[in-house]
Amino acid sequence: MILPKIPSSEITPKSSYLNRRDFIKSTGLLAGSMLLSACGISSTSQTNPGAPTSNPSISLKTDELGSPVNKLEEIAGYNNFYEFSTDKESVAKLASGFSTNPWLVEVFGKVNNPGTYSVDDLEKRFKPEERIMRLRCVEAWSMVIPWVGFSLADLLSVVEPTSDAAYVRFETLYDPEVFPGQFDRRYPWPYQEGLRIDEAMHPLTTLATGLYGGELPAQNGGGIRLVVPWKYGFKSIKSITRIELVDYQPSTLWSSIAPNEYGFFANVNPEVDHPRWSQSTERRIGGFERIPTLPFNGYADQVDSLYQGMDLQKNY
Ligand SMILES: Nc1nc2c(c(=O)[nH]1)N[C@H]1C(S)=C(S)[C@@H](COP(=O)(O)O)O[C@H]1N2
Ligand SMILES: [Mo]
Repeated sequence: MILPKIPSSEITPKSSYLNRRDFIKSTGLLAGSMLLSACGISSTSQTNPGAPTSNPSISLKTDELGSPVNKLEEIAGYNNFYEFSTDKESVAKLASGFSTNPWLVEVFGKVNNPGTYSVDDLEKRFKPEERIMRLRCVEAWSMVIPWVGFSLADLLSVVEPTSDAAYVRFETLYDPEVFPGQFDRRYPWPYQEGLRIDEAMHPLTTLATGLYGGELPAQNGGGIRLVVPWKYGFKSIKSITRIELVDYQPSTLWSSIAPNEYGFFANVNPEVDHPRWSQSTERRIGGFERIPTLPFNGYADQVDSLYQGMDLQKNY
């Protein structure tokens, strides 16, 4: 398995305290739980940012609810990436020859300034920061991941969606030579996902270019992937090459295969079970006991206003 290099220069200035607080400040998201965390009440990772001895390795950090981040080996060793394999523990090995640098993303459609960007260019413009967020798979397991990324909204504001851009459509690279899974005709490749424009503009909606202070491993969706932490993991599409602003609700891979199991919105919701299993609890990778699943994966304070007036039992 290829693990990202973690230069100490990356770790030292990126104490979780400062970055989390910057993230909260920059997004204006001072929800109760985040406030607690920013005040240093809830977790082991809240070290004194000024003290030279307080540079804990990233593995000692926690999310704003106090849950420790998963180990790098877990995050980069247990992956859903069907383009490589449906066996989570084989993905890393199969992805080890997949070259993700340089990586280009085309942004087009209903925008004033379409363009093609390299990930290097995006990193220079948008200054990715550490964002520790939970990832909750629809299969009822979860992890806490220290992503490195920036808000999709930053990129969208540069390309300027036009007034008829109602949704954003994302597409993964299509190349069966590098993605052997794309020879499997049971799936409508390339993997596609979509967000409503207001979801896409939400500051928590992240384009990740790294994790654990290093590059984004191929198996986690390098060169660049989406992270929408309040939705089931399948919305967080990997290895994106095309972002299109459209005026219709785009088709998505999982909802086109099994619309009764996977909806377009796919907000984490402990009250709406998957037809084949309960969604009320989850297993945190690395642990054994089941923990309760939180509405919107614990981000309700930040995002539930996006869904006011919507029946979330029907719009699953
Ligand atoms: N292109 C692509 N993106 C994808 C997937 C995939 O198979 N192909 N799997 C999704 C699912 S089901 C999950 S849970 C997350 C897993 O991300 P991780 O391996 O980085 O934890 O990626 C999502 N993005
Ligand atoms: Mo998933």
